Amino acid sequence: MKLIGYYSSPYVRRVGITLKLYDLSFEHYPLSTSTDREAIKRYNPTGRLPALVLDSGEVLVDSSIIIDHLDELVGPENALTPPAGAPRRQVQSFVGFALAAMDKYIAAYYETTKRPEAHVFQPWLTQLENQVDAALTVLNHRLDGQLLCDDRLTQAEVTAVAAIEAMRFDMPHLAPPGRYPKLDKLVVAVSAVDALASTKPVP
Ligand SMILES: N[C@@H](CCC(=O)N[C@@H](CS)C(=O)NCC(=O)O)C(=O)O
Repeated sequence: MKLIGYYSSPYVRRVGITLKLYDLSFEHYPLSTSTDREAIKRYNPTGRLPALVLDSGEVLVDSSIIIDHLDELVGPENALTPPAGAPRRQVQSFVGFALAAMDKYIAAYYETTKRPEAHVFQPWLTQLENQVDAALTVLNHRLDGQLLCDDRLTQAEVTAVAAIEAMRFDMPHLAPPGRYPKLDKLVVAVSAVDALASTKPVP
């Protein structure tokens, strides 16, 4: 398989972390939406990341669709999202808020980096930043300083850490240390896991 996209994208990173935690072999093509748009379009005509090229040549896009496929490959016993019931709902609900934080911070990032400064619409930017705060507040509230499922890493932690570390890379004022203390603890708790340490965003 080929994973298209650089790990500065939290969506690419959550797929990269998942591939590594599942011990699935893949080639990584760290293309950037800023500098490699034409090359990305060879895999995904919309120019969006991530894309996963399967050994069959089929291409999957959107991190959640890709992760759903990877979960199927490794089977329900090994998947990072529990197969059913309350544990599945708990993880999916957490992932939903982590993706909301990701989507809103990326929108805020584009508002400030894609527009000329004079055209940034401050009320919209403020709303996006408030939505990031609302999502991170929910995540922080739900964490108890430990992993969600009996100390076993799940897609909840993977997606939350991908979101918060990307934010700290691109827009650090959105998640300063201390504002979401349980998320801080989570980041520290998983920092030595190779799949996370080896996929950290780099300038
Ligand atoms: N819902 C998508 C979001 C993907 C996304 O927004 N990717 C960004 C990179 S962080 C991107 O490709 N942006 C460029 C664009 O949309 O043209 C997913 O989960 O994969």
